[in-house]
Amino acid sequence: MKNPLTPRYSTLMPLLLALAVASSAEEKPEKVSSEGARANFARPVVLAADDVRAFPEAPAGFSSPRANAAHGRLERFEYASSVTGKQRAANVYLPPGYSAERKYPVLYLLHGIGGNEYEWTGYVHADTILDNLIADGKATPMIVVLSNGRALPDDRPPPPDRVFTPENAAGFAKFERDLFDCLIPAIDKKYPTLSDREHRAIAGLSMGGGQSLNFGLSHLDTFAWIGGFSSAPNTKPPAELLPDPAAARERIKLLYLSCGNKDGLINVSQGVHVYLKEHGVPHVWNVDDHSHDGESWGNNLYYFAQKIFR
Ligand code: FER
Repeated sequence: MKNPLTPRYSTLMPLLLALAVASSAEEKPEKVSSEGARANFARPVVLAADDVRAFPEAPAGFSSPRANAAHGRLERFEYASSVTGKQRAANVYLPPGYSAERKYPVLYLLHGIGGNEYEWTGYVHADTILDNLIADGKATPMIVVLSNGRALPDDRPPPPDRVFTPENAAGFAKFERDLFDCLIPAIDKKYPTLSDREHRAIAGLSMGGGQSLNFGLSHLDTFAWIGGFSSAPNTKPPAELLPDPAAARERIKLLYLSCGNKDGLINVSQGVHVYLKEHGVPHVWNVDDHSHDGESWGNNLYYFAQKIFR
């Protein structure tokens, strides 16, 4: 006979999940610390039945340069920031065959807490992923803005012992005004962009995932395509992110959430996914087999980039 005092795993599951999700309150910049981050990364992963892959692993070579494919180019872009009082810089990807006579949609791609405007093109190879997708006709030729999301007078990545600090985290919150008031207008002025919401996307990894959800979902007049990959605890609580699910249902063209099933930060994305599901807001939920790493981010960019501007 079964011991009636030992609940079966399946009875415990919803409770464990509720606890995990309830503990995913937004971490305000002033609370950020190395100890807190270590604890967040070390959280046990509790998976629900629908925390599964939406897509297979990207095909071999998806992020490797091809000798026979046309390549886009990266250029340096500078703009004046009223937030930092300084000139700031972004890297801009111009797709293969770029012509100033045409008009392009724009993807803003945001980096993580220790990164900068080189993170996505560095070990994740975002430019090569796009080159290959565009060569195969799987993605619309687009401009990609690789911004620096740390809106501080000194926006260089801090040394390792200063990454998880209130000062560094505050820079990521301050980027909201820099993005909307300075960077987007400057990009639309310099490049041949399609500048309506349906031709502008925002996505990011980790801290940049949190920024993308926080800034994108509160500015549906600016972005119709939004992606958060392995979003960090800077993500606002779901009910604050999406106080008006009906408007979200109507206006969002794509809301894409992903996280690795070996990533201790997954409770952040699970909380958003559960809320979206409860409120009937369509979204992609891709839980892959990765950790908090470039494999997951490259894979999810590969799928996200195919779905936007379509
Ligand atoms: C935290 C753990 C991780 C946190 C941020 C991160 C805001 C971000 C990680 C990344 O960008 O890779 O507690 O607090």
